[in-house]
Amino acid sequence: MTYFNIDKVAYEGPTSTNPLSFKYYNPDEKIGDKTMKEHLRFSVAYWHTFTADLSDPFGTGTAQRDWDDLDEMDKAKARVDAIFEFMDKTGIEYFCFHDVDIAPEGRTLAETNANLDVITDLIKDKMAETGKKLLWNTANNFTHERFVHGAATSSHADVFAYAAAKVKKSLEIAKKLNAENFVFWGGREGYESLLNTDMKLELDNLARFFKMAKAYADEIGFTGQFLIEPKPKEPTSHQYDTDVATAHAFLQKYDLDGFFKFNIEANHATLAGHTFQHELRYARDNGMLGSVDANQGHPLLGWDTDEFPSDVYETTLAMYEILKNGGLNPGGLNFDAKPRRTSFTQEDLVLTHIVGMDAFALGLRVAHKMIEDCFFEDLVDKKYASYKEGLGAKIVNDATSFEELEQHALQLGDIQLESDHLEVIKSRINQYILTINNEG
Ligand code: XUL
Ligand code: CO
Repeated sequence: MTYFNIDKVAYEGPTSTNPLSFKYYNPDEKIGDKTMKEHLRFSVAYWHTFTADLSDPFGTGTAQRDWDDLDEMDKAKARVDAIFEFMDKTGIEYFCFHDVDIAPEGRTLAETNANLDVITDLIKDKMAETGKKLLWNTANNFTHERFVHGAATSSHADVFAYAAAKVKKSLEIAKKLNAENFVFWGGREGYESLLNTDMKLELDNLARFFKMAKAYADEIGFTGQFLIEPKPKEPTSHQYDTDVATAHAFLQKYDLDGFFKFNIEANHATLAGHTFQHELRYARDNGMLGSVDANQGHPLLGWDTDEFPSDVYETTLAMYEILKNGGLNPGGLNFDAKPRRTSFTQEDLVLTHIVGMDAFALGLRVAHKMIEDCFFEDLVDKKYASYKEGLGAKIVNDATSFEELEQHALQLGDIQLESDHLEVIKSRINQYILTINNEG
């Protein structure tokens, strides 16, 4: 059975108007010392692309999928075939999933685990056949009603245990399928109201949960990178992993920062009131940038719309941070993104991924050129030049004191400051974006 009645998507270059071709993503072309494929490490998200029906809080699903009418287990099997065909045709090398995306939940945990065993056997065979790889998997500890008060931060110890059992199974799957990372998104790890919440106990328990997860990973020999995916709100009004800085402080407090990095999602950054670049930069500066959930929010909607990334300005600045990070490996760019509810055909799954891949490929081309030209580096060097010598150098070398600084300040006349010319910087970025293909 064929699910996507198309040829493999080919690179046709920036003048092509064929929606089923790449305009900027040329997988084997070298950008600097790596191919585009090696830089970008694209991944398809099982939940949006193969499980979701495109429903929203006000309307039912609109997605038209070949597997819609099958019973649950056959549906799960069809999706395995479909995702591997999809990866073959789009040239995407990686995929990601939650436990509940790949196999139906049974009436008991044991039944759920048995379903997972059947489907992960199929996935393992397909991986061996095709060479496709698992970027990360995770446990969905937020959808089922048992997680209404949280999972690792639930007010009920039985729920804590159930969540632990699901992560345990998911770590075993990660090991079985050689996942390169393992993600924790705290979907219900937060609160609706502090009025009846023991925040300290919940956070202590969350740390205990992570420590036990790490201990179990070590016990079974799973060596993939652990990642936390911050998000400030939605579904709860306050989520504990609000943003990178907050989650980093949590990890440091509980001595967990040595074995975690961050999976940064663009739309979560904007929900937190940050730019995507801010979150990437904060993580990079702290040696914590692990992986990316590539999407974008809608500027007029205040929720997690998970749109496919198309904004080249954003992808350029993101790729700048990623290149300066030395890449994301073993992380990647996972399309945690879904077609709009109005883009409901199966072909839209391919079309939307092409859009996202091209947006990041173009961002990579521009960011690489800017780094070659030391564009941002020169701006920043010039702006902070006063810390390179004299008293400034003493400040950054921790070699001065308030007494000496006061002496210096007392002798100062008018301080000469320089304009940032920020608008000119933005105009230069436009030039980079608009001329990149002329420059090759
Ligand atoms: C939710 C979200 C999740 C995580 C994995 O906003 O981003 O899909 O990526 O649980
Ligand atoms: Co995500």
